[in-house]
Amino acid sequence: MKLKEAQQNINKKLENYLPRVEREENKIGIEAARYGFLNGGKRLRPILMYSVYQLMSDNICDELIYPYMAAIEMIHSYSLIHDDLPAMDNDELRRGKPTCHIAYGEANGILAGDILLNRAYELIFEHIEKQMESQMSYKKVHCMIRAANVLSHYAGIEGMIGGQVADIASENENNISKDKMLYIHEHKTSALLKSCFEVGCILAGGSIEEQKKFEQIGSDLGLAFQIQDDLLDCNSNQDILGKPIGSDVKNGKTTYISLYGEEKAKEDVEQLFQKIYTAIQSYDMSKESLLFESIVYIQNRKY
Ligand code: GRG
Repeated sequence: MKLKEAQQNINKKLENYLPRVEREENKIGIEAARYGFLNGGKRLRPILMYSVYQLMSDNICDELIYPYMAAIEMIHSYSLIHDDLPAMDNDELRRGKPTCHIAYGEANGILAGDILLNRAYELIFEHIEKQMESQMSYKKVHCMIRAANVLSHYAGIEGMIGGQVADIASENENNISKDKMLYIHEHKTSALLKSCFEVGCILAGGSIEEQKKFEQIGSDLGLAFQIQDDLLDCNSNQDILGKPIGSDVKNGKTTYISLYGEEKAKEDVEQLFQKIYTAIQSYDMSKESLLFESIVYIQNRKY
């Protein structure tokens, strides 16, 4: 219940951070960016970020964290728009609707991703500038800058883009090694999830040790999330998934399942979730937090 409310609330708030059409000249780019962002994502990353912040903070201030939540979702949306492009996965369906480049053309698809990525950082800088003008304490400003730094790091070449580069580079290799596959998952999928946990913790004033603990939770969740994705790609259907199934086999990709088999993949997902629950319980004995509910939701996700 908490999760449904948070999802609805976040959806309404996030829209306000998107650029709006004000002029004819750049209208098509803004429309494409809004389409790519507003076409029905689960909003898991901002929810996770907020739920860690809520769990760790003793003085919750929604206004402090919302721009970061919008930024992470914009970065995630841009990555999906670009991932669907003909030069990458060449997909025509996302979240049950035509992908951004199918709806707006390839050039506008590229630009829509660029718009969202830039807007993400622009709104964080605007936010920090405003907070500094309001005489926020040095310590708080430091946390805000550190959070921005962590976010940009995990989105970049040492994070998600690095994973995508490795994935594209190994596209025509028949059997990639276990280490390479784990590198790709750890960067392409886990990096942004890790950033949600760390940013939530940093903005709440969590210690370095706590940040490290949340980094590990994010990393475990990222791997579990990716293995789930591989399983869904094999066993789900297009109506539920909102995109074609069997794309890993079609693209000749080495996956957790092709390396270890489906049974072990399922067992490993279960073990990773148990590890995550154990780690969260040191903060949330009663299992009543939004974070706990979000993890249960992710564990049971069907798309
Ligand atoms: C183009 C730089 C660049 C990176 C692309 C994220 C990514 C890297 C590729 C997507 C490939 C993929 C399907 C990875 C599996 C994990 C994943 C990110 C799934 C989609 O996330 P959800 O389920 O999506 O949170 P929604 O639609 O709910 O937002």
